[in-house]
Formats: sequence, C-alpha cells, structure tokens
Amino acid sequence: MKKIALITGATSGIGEACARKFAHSGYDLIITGRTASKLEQLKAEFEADGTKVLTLAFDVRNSEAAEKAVNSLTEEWKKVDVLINNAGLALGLDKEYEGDPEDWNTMIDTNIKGLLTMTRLIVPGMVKRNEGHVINIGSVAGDAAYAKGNVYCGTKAAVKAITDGLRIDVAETAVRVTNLKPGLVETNFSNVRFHGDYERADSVYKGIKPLTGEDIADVAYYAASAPKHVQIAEVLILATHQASGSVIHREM
Ligand code: NDP
Ligand code: 8X3
Repeated sequence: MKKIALITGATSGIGEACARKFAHSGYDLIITGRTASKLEQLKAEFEADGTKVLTLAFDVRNSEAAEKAVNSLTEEWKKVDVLINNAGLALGLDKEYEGDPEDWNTMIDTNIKGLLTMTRLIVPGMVKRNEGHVINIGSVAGDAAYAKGNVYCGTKAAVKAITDGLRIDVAETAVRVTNLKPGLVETNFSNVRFHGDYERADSVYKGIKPLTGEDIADVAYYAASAPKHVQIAEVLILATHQASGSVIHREM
C-alpha cells in the first residue's frame, strides 16, 4: 500500500488541488466533503491514473458523522500518513457589531471545531505508530485582523494556536505539524463568502494575480515530502502584490 493522505474539503479549491497533487505524487487518497457527486467524480479521475481512492461524504461540523465515517475505514486505510485539515469557509464581510450570528456559528463550527474533530479522530493513530503529518490550512487572516474580517480572522487565529498546541503535544513523537497560511487564492471561497454574489466575489481578485489552489498544494506537498527530521512548522504564502491581509497592490 502506498502512503495515504486524508484531505477534508477536497471537492473544491485548495483541497481539490491538494488531492490532485498528492494523487499524482504517489499517494492513495481519502477525500472528504459534503458534495458526494464531486467526490465520486474525483475518485473516477484519480483511479483512472492508478490511485486508490476512498470517498467519505459528511459535514465536518457533525462530529458523530465524522466519527462514523472514520470508523468505517479498514485498519489499513486508518493508517493515514498525511491529514490535510482544509475544509473551511468565510461567510460575510461585515462590521463585527453588524454581523450575522448564524454565519459566525458556521465559521466557528467548521473552521475550528471541524478541524479539531478530525484531529481528534486521526492523530491518536499517528501518535501510536509514531509517524504522520498534520497540515492545517490557516490563513494570513489569522496573523492579523483586517477590516470586517473579525470572526473569520478569529477562526484562523484559532487555527494558528491550535496547530501550535498540537505541535507541542506531539513533540515527543515523529509526528509533524504544519500551519499553511495562504493569502488571496482564487477558488470558490469568495463566492461562498458573499453567498453567491459572483460579481462581488470577482472583485476580490481584480487588479492582482492571485494564488491558485495548485500553488498551495505545491507547498503542502513540499512540507509532506521534506526529510523526516525537517518540520515545516508554518508557511505564509502570498501573491507577489499582497503584503498582508490588508495591504494589496492592485493595478487597475
Ligand atoms: P472553496 O470554497 O473552494 O473550498 C472549500 C472546501 O471546504 C470545499 O471542498 C467544501 O466542500 C469544504 N467544506 C466547507 N464547509 C464544509 C463542511 N461543513 N463540511 C465539510 N466540508 C466543508 O475554498 P478554498 O479552497 O479557498 O478554502 C479551503 C480552505 O482554505 C479554507 O479553510 C479556507 O479558509 C482556506 N483559505 C482560503 C484562502 C483563499 O483565499 N481562497 C486563503 C487562505 C485560507 P463541500 O462544499 O463539498 O462540503
Ligand atoms: C482567506 C484569505 O485574505 O480573504 O483566508 O481572508 S483572506
């Protein structure tokens, strides 16, 4: 059996690009997300190239569904070498005192609690086997808040602290822990953030060449394939004309 990568939120954007990168680089895959049809489409694509693929369709906010999905894996498939905690989203861009509490709950439940659920399910096996790698998709948004980013930025600041905490807690093992912090990546992210307002979503990437999911997948794979004694603890990946969460040079 080849190495196994489990990728949450593999149906789109960064997660889909990571799935493609790891499949083409010799990993077998467990791909997850809520959109079962897209998971099946990716499975067919990767299997045609000789990759073994399992699909697990569940909502990462539902810890019971996540546990059931992971428990359905055979002992062989439970030996996950790389966990990419990628499933996540931003909802809304509003002043904190005007934001929608339902959006806040969804972001907190997905970006923080969903990531913790998957960590709790997969990392004990890594610790027991004394091998494995957790790659959490944080964000430049977790380094410093930007205008109207409040709760989303808060969830990614939490990802930073939770990733650092895990790295401390597995320091006596050979398990590695990475926080990948992208800046602007053109995916479905802004369509989701603006609840399907595609024009507003497009404006996020106006006047700047944004990163692609593939750019982030390349860095994730680099971290996973570094020599065993090398732990890529944290990487901030920005488009060339982005300097921080709030400093973006646009050519208009
Ligand atoms: P996309 O919207 O393209 O992809 C998001 C993925 O997350 C989808 O596969 C979606 O799958 C999955 N997802 C969302 N909610 C849930 C849920 N409740 N349960 C299971 N899966 C879920 O966005 P990106 O690829 O850009 O985002 C991926 C990660 O990267 C997120 O954590 C995001 O915060 C982070 N990020 C994005 C940046 C960007 O500029 N795009 C920059 C920095 C970080 P499905 O709908 O099938 O459930
Ligand atoms: C996504 C990047 O800057 O839109 O985390 O928050 S940003």
